This record gives sequence, structure tokens and C-alpha cells, in this order.
Amino acid sequence: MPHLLRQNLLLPASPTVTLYDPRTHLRHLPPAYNTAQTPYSRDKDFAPQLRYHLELPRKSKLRPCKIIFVGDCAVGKTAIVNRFCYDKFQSNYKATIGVDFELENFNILGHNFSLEISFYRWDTAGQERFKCIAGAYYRNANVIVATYDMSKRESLNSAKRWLANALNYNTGQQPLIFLVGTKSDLLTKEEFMSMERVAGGAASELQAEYWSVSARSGYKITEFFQRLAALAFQTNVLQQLKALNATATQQPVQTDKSQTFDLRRYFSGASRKQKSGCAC
Ligand SMILES: Nc1nc2c(ncn2[C@@H]2O[C@H](COP(=O)(O)OP(=O)(O)O)[C@@H](O)[C@H]2O)c(=O)[nH]1
Ligand SMILES: [Mg+2]
Repeated sequence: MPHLLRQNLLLPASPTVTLYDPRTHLRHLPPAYNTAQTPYSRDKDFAPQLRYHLELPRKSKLRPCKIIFVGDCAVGKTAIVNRFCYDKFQSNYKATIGVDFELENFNILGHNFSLEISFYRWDTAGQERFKCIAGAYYRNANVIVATYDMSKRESLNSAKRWLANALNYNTGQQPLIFLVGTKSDLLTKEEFMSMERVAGGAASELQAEYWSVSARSGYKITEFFQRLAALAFQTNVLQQLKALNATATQQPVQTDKSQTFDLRRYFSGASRKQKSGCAC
């Protein structure tokens, strides 16, 4: 009934209200975990051409960002996502069956940008059976998060293998890559620093940005997701801008003359057509 009233009386539609959430509303580019060691932007803010492009009235809609989490079973993939999306942590392990999926909406520089986060349980026993699903899971990823358990050094090597596998399905594009050490709360200060040194070196080799986090304590979880969302947003908008520039250079430059509509030529052409005898 209220919508009918609005239609009939031509009342303006009510504006969409977006509640302000400091976790997901970003105005600046958040810093990397280690600003001295990242293959991505070290700037304190978004690229100037991005802000300029966003001011333009005509721009295409931003595509949702596909993020995949890879890594051994029980390294803490589900726990990281649950901590960020629901601010909850479960100490009892519940294995993910198949693919888990979360959607998180950000508002960056006043624009809505959604993250489609998925994490997949690749069962070794059923590897063949799941191969086709795995392809769909891996393909067209905008961001790959390779995770390892900081308290299990061997899981770092597994993370490298998982990443290589995921990259094989994404050869046509260049996804953003993060290497994330989980369960930092389980380590002593010395163990933590030593593990970070090793993993930081691995991240440089992999051309990935490194983060240590803990889903249990919440350490760096929000900062990590904010950085990920902001970098993915920046990449998405800059790609859009590049595509726009490419189509603009391909189109022939129209002169002022061709842009003006000549009424006289139009009618004289139309009358000639009629004289030549139209079939209809
Ligand atoms: N101490 C600690 N345990 C964690 C942390 N993250 C996950 N876990 C535990 O590790 C187990 C596996 O976590 P889960 O997220 O399900 O792993 P996944 O298989 O990679 O998704 C669970 O028992 C979690 O409670 C963490 O940051 N600290
Ligand atoms: Mg899981």
C-alpha cells in the first residue's frame, strides 16, 4: 500500500540508508602489515586517478570481488572469516564440507563494494570427485589468501603448494596474493618473531603481502580484511579506468561537424529515397 501511494502521488522514493560501520566503511587506504615489505601500494591513500574517476558521473558498476582462502585443513581459514564477519570464535573444530561462502559488504569512498569470500575443503580421499568443483572454485579469483598455521611450520610449505595450484587456474589474470599466518596467539614472542622472519621471506618469493593474525584474540583480523578490501577495490576501479581509456582510444575521433544533426540533409535524403520508389 505505501508503495502504491508513492507511485500515485509521485512522491520521491525514500533514500537507502546505509548504517555507518567503521569496520567496513573506508575513506583511506589502510597500511600493509609490514609497510617495508609488500608488493602492493605503500602509499597512505588511494591512487589520485582512482578518486578522480569515482567523481565522474558515468562509470560502470563495480563487480563483486571473489576471494578464495586456500591452505591445509584446520589451519584456521573458517575461523578468520567468522571472526571478521560475525566477531565469533569457536575452539572446537568443525571441518568445512564442500564450499563455504560468505558475503561482506564494504563502503569505500562512498561506493558499495562486496566481497564474496569462499573457502573450500579439498578432501584428499575424494580429490578426483571434487576436481571439477575445485576448478569452478579457483577460477576468476580476484584475491587468493594462502593460509598457514604459525604453530605448524610445515603448513607454510603446504600453503605455497596450495597457492601454486590456485594460480594455475588463474593464469589469465593477476589476482592479489596474501600469505597469512594464523593462530599467532599460540606462539611465544621469540617463536612468533622467528616464524615471521621465515614467512616474510616466503611472502617476498611468492610476490605476496604478508600478515600474521589470530582469530582467537582477534589480532590484526579487521586490519587484514580492510587492507584486502581496499586493495581489491583500487585494483577493480583502476582496471575499469584502463578499459575505458582503451575503448576511448579505439573509437574514431568525431568532429564537431559529424556530431551536429543536419535537418536539411536528413529531409532532402528522405525525399530522394521516396522518389526512388520504396518497396513498402
Ligand atoms: N588458538 C587458536 N586456535 C585457532 C585459531 N584459529 C582457528 N583455531 C582452531 O583451529 C581449528 C581449525 O580451525 P578452522 O577455522 O575450522 O580451520 P579450517 O579447516 O582451515 O577452516 C579449530 O579448532 C579452531 O578453533 C586461532 O587463531 N588461535
Ligand atoms: Mg573450514
